[in-house]
Amino acid sequence: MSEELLQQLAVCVERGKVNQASPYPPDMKGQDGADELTRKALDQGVSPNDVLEKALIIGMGNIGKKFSANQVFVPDVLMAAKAMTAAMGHLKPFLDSGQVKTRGTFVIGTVQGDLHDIGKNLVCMVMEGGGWKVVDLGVDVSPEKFLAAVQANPGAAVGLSALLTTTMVNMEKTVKLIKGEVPGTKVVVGGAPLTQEFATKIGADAYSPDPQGALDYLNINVAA
Ligand code: B1M
Repeated sequence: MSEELLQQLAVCVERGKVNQASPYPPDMKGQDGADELTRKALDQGVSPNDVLEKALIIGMGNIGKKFSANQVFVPDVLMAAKAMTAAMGHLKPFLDSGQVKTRGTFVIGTVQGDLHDIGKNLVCMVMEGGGWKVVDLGVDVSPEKFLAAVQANPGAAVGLSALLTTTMVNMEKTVKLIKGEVPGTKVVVGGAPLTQEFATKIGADAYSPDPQGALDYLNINVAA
């Protein structure tokens, strides 16, 4: 019974079905959404960890893979993230009390001089959906601010986003400062103007053209 409930919940996240009142997606109109199903699962005694691992992460993972394959688009990911957020509201007390184990901490921001945050926010959503605690530093983040966040979150991995050819150069300063002060920190970079060649040149550990690639890399190379 609870397995069926978790499967339904995963579908709600993947399809972006937030709650019963939500008219989206039209073919699920009137049905329970991520909000109601998460509450139901917890009330039935399903552990918060199972809700996260066996439903929410599965649903976000599915949409992330489809997005990487160009089978769905930005609005689909945003709706999935909205459903995920509704579900996470019920899990928050358990997360805050440490009852739900996260895969690690991910510090992310758009680099200095750059105000673009739509792609970076998608990465945040997919990482959170993948079971990571996300520390979002926002936009126009200096190398020193990234470093302070890494020092405040021991063991954290870092994500840098840039959308401008003029600001991607600031990634190199950030990677060098972090690697110099906290050796061993894994740094993933992404953003439209980037290439694997550039990422390798500046000493980043990985480049990903999309959020799912960043999650996959960190799950394999850093996750607890
Ligand atoms: Co700007 N802008 N913009 N802009 N803007 C671009 C990027 C541009 C390509 C437009 C153009 O000229 N054709 C161009 C850059 C040229 C270049 O350098 N090569 C440009 C410019 C020039 C500028 C200004 C300089 C314009 C001006 O003022 N003269 C200015 C700069 C401001 C600044 O940052 N200092 C500027 C301003 C703005 C707005 C504020 C108006 C707005 C940003 C709003 C916001 O983000 N809140 C804006 C927008 C919206 C765009 C476009 C239209 C869309 C960007 C976007 O959100 N894409 C863009 C043109 C375009 O791309 N069509 C453009 C959707 C988003 C989902 O994709 O961010 O690539 P993206 O993220 C992807 C991947 O790259 C990846 O995952 C995401 C999902 O797949 N990804 C990661 C991103 N980060 C990642 C990190 C990872 C992994 C994957 O790991 C850590």
